[in-house]
Amino acid sequence: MTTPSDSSRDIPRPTAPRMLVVGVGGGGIGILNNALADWPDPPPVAAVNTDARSLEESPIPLRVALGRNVAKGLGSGGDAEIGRLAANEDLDALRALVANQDLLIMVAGLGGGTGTGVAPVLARIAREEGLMVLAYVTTPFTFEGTRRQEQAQEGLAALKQSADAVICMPNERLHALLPAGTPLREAFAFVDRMMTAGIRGLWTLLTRNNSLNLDFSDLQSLVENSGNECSFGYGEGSGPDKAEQALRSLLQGPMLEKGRILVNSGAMILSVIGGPDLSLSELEMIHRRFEEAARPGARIAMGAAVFDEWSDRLALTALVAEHWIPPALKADALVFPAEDASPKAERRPRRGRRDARQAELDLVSDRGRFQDVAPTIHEGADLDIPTYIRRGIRIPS
Ligand SMILES: Nc1nc2c(ncn2[C@@H]2O[C@H](COP(=O)(O)OP(=O)(O)OP(=O)(O)O)[C@@H](O)[C@H]2O)c(=O)[nH]1
Ligand SMILES: [Mg+2]
Repeated sequence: MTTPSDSSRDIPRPTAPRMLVVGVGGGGIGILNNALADWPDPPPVAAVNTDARSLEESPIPLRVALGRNVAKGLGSGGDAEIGRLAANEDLDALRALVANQDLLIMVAGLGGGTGTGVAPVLARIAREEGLMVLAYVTTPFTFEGTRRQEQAQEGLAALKQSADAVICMPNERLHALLPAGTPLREAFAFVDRMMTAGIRGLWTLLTRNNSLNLDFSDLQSLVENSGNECSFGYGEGSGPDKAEQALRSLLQGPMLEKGRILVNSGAMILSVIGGPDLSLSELEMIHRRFEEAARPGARIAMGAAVFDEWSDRLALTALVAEHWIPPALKADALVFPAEDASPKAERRPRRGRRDARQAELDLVSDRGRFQDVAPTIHEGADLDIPTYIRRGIRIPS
């Protein structure tokens, strides 16, 4: 996927969240290494590893080497406990890395020792520093063996406890999209492209001054009620029926399990990237098709970015909270303590930013099919109203 870079539109938004993308371990760094080669205008990126050579070889300039005593610069030897100890040896370095940010997007290939052991520790530290933490992770291909699979599942469980949301893409799910006999390197490169597309779709809408932005509060609302777990899907199209193509590959493809993940989902964020020819009717069609595919009344926050060089192309990314719980029900649920009562890292509240975001919101009276229901207000915004209506967005026709 080529990257949009229209300088006239690439003005950072004054209220955009401060965001850092961190690759953790060989898998996470590998995903970002490949992404950066194809991303002329990337967000701030850092690499964290116990393996000194992997850090040296990475084009990512900001690097943190962990566990000089426990790992001696040689990696964890596939042992997540060594990864965890290495992270604990350098907590200050991790804390300094994430300080003064709002959003951490962590990327890791689970199954090895570093990604699996370090990611939950980094997530906890970042939350303590007040960041929202999204962990984009892969789980190993089946051929990588049972031990890696089991270790990855343990890492996934630990991450759900420490991150705000884990967005897991099992490598095996993407395998279905590849022709038989695809070389390993190409299979990883494909996973890399899909992971990056998911991150890029979100990042573009949160940070760039495009036609139809997302509020950080849209993301907060999705994530805070997601049950700590989201899925993502990606589809692309070109030519006159580009929206239909992108929809088809996303709704019928394996990333969202042929739409199964959407059926029960209560909330999602859709990101559309297109060219100057991106039309309101295409956006409406995308919105409607997701409405039809999801649970009745599902919250759909949609954003769109327009880039001049994207004429005749459209890319669609969906971040889906399959186990989304409406905030009202969540409050009731507090009466009955959850079975798993292990404490989650507390996020230190930040001051200042919320007021700035509220000032952006437009008041809208048309609440569509939510007209007769009590509004769900989050940070002053009625989340039952689609973002693009709520914010009075102008869409190129
Ligand atoms: N998409 C993608 N996945 C990768 C890549 N390299 C590794 N992976 C996946 O990520 C998992 C963990 O990566 P590793 O590099 O083995 O592990 P690590 O996190 O560095 O941990 P140790 O090397 O054991 O310390 C692997 O089992 C693969 O499934 C890559 O370049 N791209
Ligand atoms: Mg490694």
